[in-house]
Amino acid sequence: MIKTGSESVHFRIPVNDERQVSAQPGTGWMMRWQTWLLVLVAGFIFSASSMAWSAEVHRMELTHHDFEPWDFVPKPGDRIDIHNHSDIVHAVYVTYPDGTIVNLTETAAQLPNTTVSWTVPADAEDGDEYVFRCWIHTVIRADMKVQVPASQ
Ligand SMILES: [Cu+2]
Repeated sequence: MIKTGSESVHFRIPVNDERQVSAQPGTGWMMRWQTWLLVLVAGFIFSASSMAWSAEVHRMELTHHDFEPWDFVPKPGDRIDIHNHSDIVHAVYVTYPDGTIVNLTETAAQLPNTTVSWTVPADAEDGDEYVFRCWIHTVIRADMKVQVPASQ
């Protein structure tokens, strides 16, 4: 009985070892395949996403009849805060390259010393121009060119 038991144990070990040996190349291939898939998917998401770089917050100052010059470079995903520096009401809207108009004030207007925000669309392309204007004061206009960072 003891002999039989040890025999069966002896018999099992080689089978398991054999299985592992024969399964290893397949598993290795699977792991490589999954690794490559992961790399491809991650790479695709990374390169497709405009947010691969960190989004920033910029500030623009709106006076009585103009936007003050800005020195930041707007990138896709960046938020731009527009502060009404004047003592009059404004109603800023942005015209997109495709003609879409987006109002930055959900209610009637932007009161003095208040801030409204606009986020550069994540799918904005390099050189896309967005035009900031005021419904009330048509002289106000700022053309903003988006730059997509070369390196991600
Ligand atoms: Cu205005």
